[in-house]
Parts: sequence; C-alpha cells; structure tokens
Amino acid sequence: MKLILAVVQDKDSNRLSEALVKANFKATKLASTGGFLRSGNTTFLIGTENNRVLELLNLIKENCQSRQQMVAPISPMGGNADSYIPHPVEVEVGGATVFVLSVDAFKQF
Ligand code: 2BA
Repeated sequence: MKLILAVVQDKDSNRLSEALVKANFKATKLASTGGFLRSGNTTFLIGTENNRVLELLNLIKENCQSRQQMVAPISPMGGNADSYIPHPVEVEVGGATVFVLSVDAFKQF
C-alpha cells in the first residue's frame, strides 16, 4: 500500500475531490499553507493499493493546473523601508506537488 501526499492549489481542490470520489479513491483533505508564498493550499492524503498509484497520479495531473502567481516582496529585515523598491516576482505554482510513501501498516478500528 502507498500513501500519496498531494499539495494542490485551493482552486483545484474541489474538482480533485470530486474526481477522487468518482474513481473510488479514499482521501483526507487538509488545509495547508505554502512555506514560500504563505498563502493557503490544500494537502490531500490518499491511501491506495500499489497497483492504483499510476491511475491516481494521472487523475491528480488531469485535475490540477499550473498557474502564474505574483509574489509580494518582503522588505529586508532591519532595512530602510524608504529606500526599498519592491519588485513583485512571478512564480509558477503547481499543478501539484506529490509525494509517494510506502505504508508499513494500515489499520482501521
Ligand atoms: P509555496 O511554498 O508557497 O511555493 C509556491 C511556489 O513558489 C512554488 O510552486 C515555486 O514555484 C515557488 N517557490 C517555492 N519556494 C521557492 C524558493 N525558495 N525560491 C523561489 N521560488 C520558490 P510549487 O513548486 O508548485 O509548490 C507549490 C506548493 O507545494 C508550495 O507552496 C508548498 O506548499 C508545496 N511544496 C513544494 N515543494 C515542496 C517540498 N519539497 N516539500 C513540501 N512541500 C512542498
């Protein structure tokens, strides 16, 4: 068995949830925050059999798109805010960041 951790953009989370239910995958959704942009995203925990991992990865790929996002620059620590000229930077976020972990045991009580 594998545990798939998928960090996706909030905009894609409902579509992905629906696709998971339709394809009979069981999932848990966690509200999460990106360490870099510090904006909300969604982390899915999905436990599945080894032989369905590829199907699941394709489903995540189909339902999560990449988008450009502007990053508000952070003023330098201890710097002079008056002389600081902020230059917003564009970054590409997603489609999805996915980790595939082996599961030692799976139990439900
Ligand atoms: P954030 O950390 O908010 O990152 C959003 C996007 O900002 C990233 O998109 C990437 O394009 C850019 N970025 C992140 N760190 C950067 C840095 N140090 N310098 C320059 N640009 C940077 P994605 O790579 O698609 O990541 C989307 C979200 O997936 C991340 O949101 C984070 O929540 C998660 N993530 C990505 N890689 C991860 C990792 N290795 N471990 C845990 N979570 C990860």
